[in-house]
Amino acid sequence: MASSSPSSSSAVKRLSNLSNHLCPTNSNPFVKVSAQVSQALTSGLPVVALESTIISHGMPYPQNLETAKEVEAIVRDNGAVPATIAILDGVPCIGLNLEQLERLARMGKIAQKTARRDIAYVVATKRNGATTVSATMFFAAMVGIPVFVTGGIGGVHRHGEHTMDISSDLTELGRTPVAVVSAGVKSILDIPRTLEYLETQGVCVAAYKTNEFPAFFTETSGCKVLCRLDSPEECARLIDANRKLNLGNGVLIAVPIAKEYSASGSLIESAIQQALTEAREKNITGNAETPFLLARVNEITGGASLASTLDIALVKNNAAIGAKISVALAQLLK
Ligand code: PSU
Ligand code: MN
Repeated sequence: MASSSPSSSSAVKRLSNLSNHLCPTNSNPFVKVSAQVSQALTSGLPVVALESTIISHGMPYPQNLETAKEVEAIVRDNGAVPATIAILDGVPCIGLNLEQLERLARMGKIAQKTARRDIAYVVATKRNGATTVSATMFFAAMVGIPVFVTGGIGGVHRHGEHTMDISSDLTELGRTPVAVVSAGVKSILDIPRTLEYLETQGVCVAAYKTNEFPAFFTETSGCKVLCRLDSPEECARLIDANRKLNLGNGVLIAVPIAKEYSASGSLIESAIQQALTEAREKNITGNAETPFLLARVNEITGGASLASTLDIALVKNNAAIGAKISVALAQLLK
């Protein structure tokens, strides 16, 4: 017999169905969450988001595919589920399978570099988009992934005070509650102004086991960081506090280059200076500037490309730490 006042147990059941329905992974029919990622999220298991511009624009095939697979493996080895994010045929995909990863890696720069501003266009025109930090954060937050690992993030460009070329990665950090683990910001950018801008955006910038903000290839940038975190658990507590307070902004966790690499990292500075001069001479601007500078630094540092070797070493190191943070956070939220 139908009852107008359901028993409390069926109400609880309805409530749990409802909360299932509201589960962030199901909340947007326009995105496709892989079965593995979706299961992990609904069971409260640690998940780590990964960007895809680093695959399409960061290095050539097949090195990009190898690196992407290795980074995913490192995340798994450290106890979390990787979710590489990209837009394929206009569908935002959260968690790529091997076939999709290979497709994107082969596409390379044919895939559109997709920041937040580009998402609607790439989706509407059913294009393939490789997501930058800003777009990856947007999708990670949409499905409820709290931790995201990358190599370096975008920032305020040199002369940004005149050109207003400021990466949307920074404004995304100001508006989206995802923790981004990176090796800091490359000195192709204006690091002090990048940190000023992050402060304006209300972003908590933390340095991992150091008091200095790292400059990707080098441990130091000359800029001090007020927030120092010394373990994955400390990082997790900070992320948890940021979430519980509903601050709404992201957190940047900057992990310095390992000592064994940092001497070679210093050698890259002159290549950066040369790349910057060339970009100015060739009048390279807009969203082409970052890929141009990164590619030139790789070329100038030689056949074996010191810069690209370090790029890969750093993203792998970040992946291990990011996965540990994600595991510690899942533990806290249990
Ligand atoms: N910096 C790096 N490696 C990268 C990028 C930046 O050291 O791969 C990529 C990231 O995808 C980042 C994007 O989100 O470039 C920023 O581009 P722009 O400066 O156009 O916002
Ligand atoms: Mn820009």
